[in-house]
Amino acid sequence: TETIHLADYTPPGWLVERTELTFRLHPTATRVISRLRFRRNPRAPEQAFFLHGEDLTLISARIDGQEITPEVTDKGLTCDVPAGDFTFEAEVEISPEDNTRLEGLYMSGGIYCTQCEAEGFRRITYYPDRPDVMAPFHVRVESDMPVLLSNGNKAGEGEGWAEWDDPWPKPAYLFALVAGDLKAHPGAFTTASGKDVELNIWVREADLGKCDFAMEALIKSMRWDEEKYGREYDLDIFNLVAVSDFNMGAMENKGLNIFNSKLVLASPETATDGTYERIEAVIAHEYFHNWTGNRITCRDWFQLSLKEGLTVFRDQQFTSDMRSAPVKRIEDAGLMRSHQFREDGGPLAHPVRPESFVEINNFYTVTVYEKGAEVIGMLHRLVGPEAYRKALDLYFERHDGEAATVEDWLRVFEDSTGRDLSQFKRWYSQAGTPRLNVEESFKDGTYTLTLEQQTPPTPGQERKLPFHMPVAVGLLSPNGDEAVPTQVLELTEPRQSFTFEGLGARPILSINRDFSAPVIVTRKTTAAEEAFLLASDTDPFNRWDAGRALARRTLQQMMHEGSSPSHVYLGAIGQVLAEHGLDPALRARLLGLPGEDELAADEAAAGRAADPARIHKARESLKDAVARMHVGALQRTYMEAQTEGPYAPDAEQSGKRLLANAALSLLSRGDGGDTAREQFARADNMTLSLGALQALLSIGSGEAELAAFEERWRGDELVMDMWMSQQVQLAAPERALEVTRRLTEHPAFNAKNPNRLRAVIGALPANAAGFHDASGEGYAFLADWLIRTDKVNPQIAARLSTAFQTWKRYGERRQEMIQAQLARVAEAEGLSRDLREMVVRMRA
Ligand code: BAL
Ligand code: ZN
Repeated sequence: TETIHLADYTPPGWLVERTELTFRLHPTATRVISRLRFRRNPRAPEQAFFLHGEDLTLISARIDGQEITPEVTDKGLTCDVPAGDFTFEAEVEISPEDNTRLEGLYMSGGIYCTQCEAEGFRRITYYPDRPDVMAPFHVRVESDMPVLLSNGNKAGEGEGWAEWDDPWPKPAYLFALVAGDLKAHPGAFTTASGKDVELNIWVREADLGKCDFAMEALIKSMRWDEEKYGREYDLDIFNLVAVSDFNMGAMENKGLNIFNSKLVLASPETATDGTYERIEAVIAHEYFHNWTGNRITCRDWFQLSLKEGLTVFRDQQFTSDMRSAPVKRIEDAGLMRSHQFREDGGPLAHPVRPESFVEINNFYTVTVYEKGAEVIGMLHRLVGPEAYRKALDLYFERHDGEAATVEDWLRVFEDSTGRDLSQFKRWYSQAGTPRLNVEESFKDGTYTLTLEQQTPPTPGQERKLPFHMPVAVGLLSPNGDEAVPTQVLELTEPRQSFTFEGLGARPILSINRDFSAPVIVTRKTTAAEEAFLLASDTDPFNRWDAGRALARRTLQQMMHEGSSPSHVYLGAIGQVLAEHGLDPALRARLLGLPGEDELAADEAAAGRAADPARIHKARESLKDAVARMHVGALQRTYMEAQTEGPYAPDAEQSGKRLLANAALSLLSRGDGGDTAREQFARADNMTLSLGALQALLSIGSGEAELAAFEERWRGDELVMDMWMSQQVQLAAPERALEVTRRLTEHPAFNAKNPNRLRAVIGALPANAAGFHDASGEGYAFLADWLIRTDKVNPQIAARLSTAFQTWKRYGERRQEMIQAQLARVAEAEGLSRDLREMVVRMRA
């Protein structure tokens, strides 16, 4: 297998001036006829003419009308070409029905659809399938399917055909085609400059009632991008299609977004509040790509974060504006800590801009997406919102229609602000989570804060240089007043001191407010100080963070010193429960405990082998203790959090339901599940049904409810995914594997559907104590499924394999067992490039 390096980038030898495609659709024998107008790239070095193409049957090819016989390999095609401009034509045959990888053109429940990012277009026809080759596309689709869609504006249609014209030059990865028996949920939008845009969400007829929310989200996104970024939509029509089989969440194809149905379809009875929020965010994300991704794309796949980090940052801003900014920040920082820090601290660590890859699909990661967004958030914080907006205006002005790089992006900020960002750029090239060590001193009214940054080695990067980071700090007086309001300190040195004068008393530090930098803060502190911050910090993120720290502290003492749950923690939780004025969503978050996987990371960081069973037990006993101590307050909180009036998935109501479910889950530990059963019976929405079911499953109950749930929702694949994944995740550790195995034998299990695989196989590692069972059977089970899934869908297999990335956290015995399973996978016959690369990296 071949490793591709950023340093080897060479501009394409030929550019495409116009792409014309005709599709004669057939489930097993689709013909794709291409007509490509090529022009030599004056800025490229001399090179051989090459078109990517994989798993294609070449029927014929011509250059300027003359039949040719190209040389074809399993990677593509070469042939002699004229010195000047020329037209290349080809006819190929492909079989959508046999395409279980779901890359290129495939079928999902009788619907033809495509997924071309990153390198799927080469499975459709021969083409320079690289993002720096951008062309206008004209597409003709011939099929007896009632609805025929492609990118751009409609150019004509008749019985059995439709033509689409996309005037905006785009790389092949943004190509899309859909054909099927679909129905439209229509909508309309008028842009700020008065252009009318037709909107459609295309779904199966039975799902037409579940599109209102997605349509509202789309319209809000279109308006928001105009108001916040001055970006208008640029075609006459915007189509969005929901399909059941999809490797990713959704795809931003120009004018024709294709979505995993779970991120479009919603009704109060079938979708949880969390799903509604996700739908709103992902609809926005894909729409925002129209400017950050499509109009300005990436020069090569190493620059993936240029569009993904930026677009995630934009969708985060959107959600903050639509809902609660502090709650959104806690969610995003929580994801960074639980998932990105895990990746950054293990064998799969890579920079936001990787420097090499074997299979680009393996780099659609939390690092490229979420850390990439954090990097932009830091830039935003360093330059301020106004300078940020000015820089973005310049970015759109300067690079519209181009395939850009991270250098282009940073230069825009340098040129518009006059700042030197050369040190800041290290965030793109150095992997690993920086540790920020804190020292404090106080004398004669002067408080000195000394920060020391240090980043541990990551694969291929032994030594790290210091980062340029914004650290937002505030100082609190012992009475809870803010002695020094939030200030952004710019840390650039390995060690740097900051002083604050004129203070009456030794202040309490609130550091890295709002998670201003994606770092791990290490400092000597006390339970009393953490309890103070949890109760009094004016920064909501740091209140949450202090609660987390306090919970960790007591969990560690419970695990290693046999202590009973700390009264400081229990008392602090009592205060949170009594804080009736606080946003219910925030209160719910403050009640949550760090996950078992995060606690395992803490153990490893402290130099101990993580013991998943012990972690699970400690976490369960702490929940029991909270439930016992605060039964009255929890009952009051539960009552207080009941919503009135018809269901709405807005921030206010969903915050209350989140709190109600959090209280319910604790109450169930004391009442044998009576309140949960009662909630399940009366619930008229999925958030409350599922919350009740989860509460019951976590206390080892809920058999009757599971059966009733299945009976009711058998016909709804998205609800059945939740039904399956909850059973696995919440099973008692000793039952987790058996439950998972049984579900793979359930009649509704479908090993070709990514959502179902993620809901069942992907849910097992989320049951940490079950997956890491001392027998090692969980590891063998996953390895079996990796080998099996790889033959069907390598991308999903590679993704599921990441469950093994944390192997170094565990004791010798578990490490050996995981390594043995990775070795077994590595030896499997016909392993894909996707899975092989992951296994190689994890074994290193
Ligand atoms: N570009 C792949 C899906 C997404 O990030 O929007
Ligand atoms: Zn994206």
